[in-house]
Formats: sequence, C-alpha cells, structure tokens
Amino acid sequence: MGVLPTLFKVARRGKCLLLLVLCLCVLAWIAAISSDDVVKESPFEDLKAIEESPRRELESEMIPSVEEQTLKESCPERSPLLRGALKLTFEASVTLEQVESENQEVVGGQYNPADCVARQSVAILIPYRNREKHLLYFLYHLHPFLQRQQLHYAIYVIHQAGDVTFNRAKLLNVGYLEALKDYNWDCFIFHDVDLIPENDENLYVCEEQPKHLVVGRNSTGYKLRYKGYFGGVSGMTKDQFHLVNGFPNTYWGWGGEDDDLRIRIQLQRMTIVRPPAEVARYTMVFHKRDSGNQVNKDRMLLLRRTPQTWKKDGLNSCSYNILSVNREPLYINITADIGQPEHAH
Ligand code: UD2
Ligand code: MN
Repeated sequence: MGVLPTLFKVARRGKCLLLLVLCLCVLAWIAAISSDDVVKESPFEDLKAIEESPRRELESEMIPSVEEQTLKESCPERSPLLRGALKLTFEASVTLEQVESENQEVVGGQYNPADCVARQSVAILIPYRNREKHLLYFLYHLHPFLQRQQLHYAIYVIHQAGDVTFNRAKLLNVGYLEALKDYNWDCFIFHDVDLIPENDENLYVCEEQPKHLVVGRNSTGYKLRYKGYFGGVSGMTKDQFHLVNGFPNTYWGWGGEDDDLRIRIQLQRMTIVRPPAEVARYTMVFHKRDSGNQVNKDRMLLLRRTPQTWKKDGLNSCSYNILSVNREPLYINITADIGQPEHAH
C-alpha cells in the first residue's frame, strides 16, 4: 500500500490529522530542495534563458540533421585535407565576387562538410568596423582553411554601428548571444579581422580548457608576448564562456579586454592551452591604430577590479540593439548599436 493512502486512513480515524499535515510539509520541503539543486547549476539563470531561446532560421539545409548524423560517419580525427604551413598571398586585386565564386559550398556564411559529420560546430566571431580590405583577405584565406579542417562552421561579423569609441569585447558578447539564436554552437572562436593563420594544423576547435591560438605573429618575431597573453584569436566552448560570464562590456578603446577574460578564466580555476609554437603562427595585415579606438587609459584600473566586477559585468548585463542581420554569401553581418561609455573622459 502507498504512503499517502495509508496516511489518509490514519487521518480518517481522526487521530492524527496533524501528523498528516506534517508529513505533507516534509514532502513539499524535500521537493523544494531537489529543484533548488537544478537551479544551482548555473550562476546566471537569466543568461541561461537567453542562451536557450528559440533558434532563428539559419540556412537549414546546411544544419546537420539527425538522420544525416546517423547515416554519415564522423569526420576523421585528423582531416586528410590538411596541408600544414601555407604560403599566404595578399594580392591587391582580390575582389569579393572572386572569393564568393571560389567558395560556392558556403551558404549564408555557413559551411558543413558533405561527406562526414563534423566533430565540432564552430562559430567564428569577428569584432568589426571599417576594415573592408582586412575582411576580404580574411574571407579569402579562412574559408578554404576551415574547410580543410572539415568543420561545420559559420563566420559572424559583428559590426559596431556609429562612430563612438570601439568596444571589441562587448561586440564579441553580442556575437555569442546572437549566434546562439541561430544554432547551438559547440565552440566560439573570437577572432581579430586582421590575423591570418599560417598553418592549417592550427585547429579551430575547442578543448577541455580555454584555448589561445596565437603564439606568435610576423610583427613580433613569432614569440609569445607574455605568459598570460590571450589576445588576437581565442576559443572557448559555450560552457566555458558562460562560466566566466563572457567578456566585460566596459572596456572602450584599445587594450585590456583580453587580459580581463584571462583573469576571469583564472578565477574559475581554468587554464589556457595553446597549440605548439611552430603551428600557432599568424600574419597580421599591416595597419595603424584606427581612429575611434584610442588607448583605453582606464584599463589597468579596470583589470585590478575584475575579481569584484566579473559577475555583474558580462553576458548577463550586455545590453544592445540589433540594427540588422544580413546573411551575405560568405558571412553573417550583424550590425549592433552597443551604446557608449557610461562616463565620458
Ligand atoms: C591587439 C590584440 C587584439 C586586442 C587589441 C586590444 C593581438 C594579435 N591582437 O590587437 O585581440 O586585444 O590588441 O584591444 O594581440 N577593429 C575594427 N575596427 C576598428 C578597431 C578594431 O574592426 O576600428 C577590430 C578588428 O577586428 C581588429 C581588432 O578589433 O583586428 C583589434 O584591434 P587592432 O587590430 O587595432 O588592435 P591590435 O592589432 O593592437
Ligand atoms: Mn590588429
């Protein structure tokens, strides 16, 4: 006989109504504690709701379907298409039309290998304003590069509207939140538009720990700039990025935002992994400091406060307005109004 009917019987005898009420209270309390445990999984409940909101339509024929996943084999651990070190070219005559016609398997900025199921689905996020030529070289090199790695991927260009001070980190938060509306990506690669990888063994996939993909680049003698350096190109899973509450939104102008993310990672007791130095090499297309991206003089002060601020400054406080989402052949262009610094200096 069940517990409840027995209790009712006892209660009906009129002897222990009080006991019945007491038992029900205990049951309710147990139920409450166990549901509490589920909630505790995420420190940012509101954020979780946003991350799991209904998906916007990404070119659906490109999304791996369940049938496909069962019919096709998983892509090999090491892609047979890799070529190692590449000779990069930066012809002045390259046009967007040319790059589009060379990459016809890319639809609406997205690619999915035809013969096997990719091991990871990767969103490449590029903070962007006014770097047209750089974007062209980026698309020219990166599409074939990523295809040789047999990845399911999409390239998102997050374009800061207006001409207030640039904010790389906030744009990357916007990119993460918006890309998740398209698809439940496994891995996010945060990528400067002017950096071109020189070796396709530098895999654009995420690892057990946050990954920094740039050990060196042409202009700095291919040496790691400093131990905790996390700038240029980095990769984190959805869970890793969620755990640190993303990037800060409060770094306007040049510098510091990459170190802030590193501190967040360290505060969560995660470590940074890097590919071998001979693989993690990049060419940075030459540029001067952009107007509208002056050095952030507050960065040292902000970095000292990160342990106190990370929980409230990040993905869970990232407010912005999307002005447009354009699905171009080779990338998804998201134009956002991300506001301006709170205190003008
Ligand atoms: C370094 C870092 C970069 C970032 C930056 C400080 C490396 C290789 N890169 O880059 O990740 O930490 O310092 O903020 O260490 N951008 C635009 N338009 C602009 C300004 C910037 O599109 O007007 C974007 C673009 O994607 C660019 C990126 O922001 O690549 C970083 O800006 P940068 O190239 O001027 O800074 P840099 O090369 O010193
Ligand atoms: Mn640069």
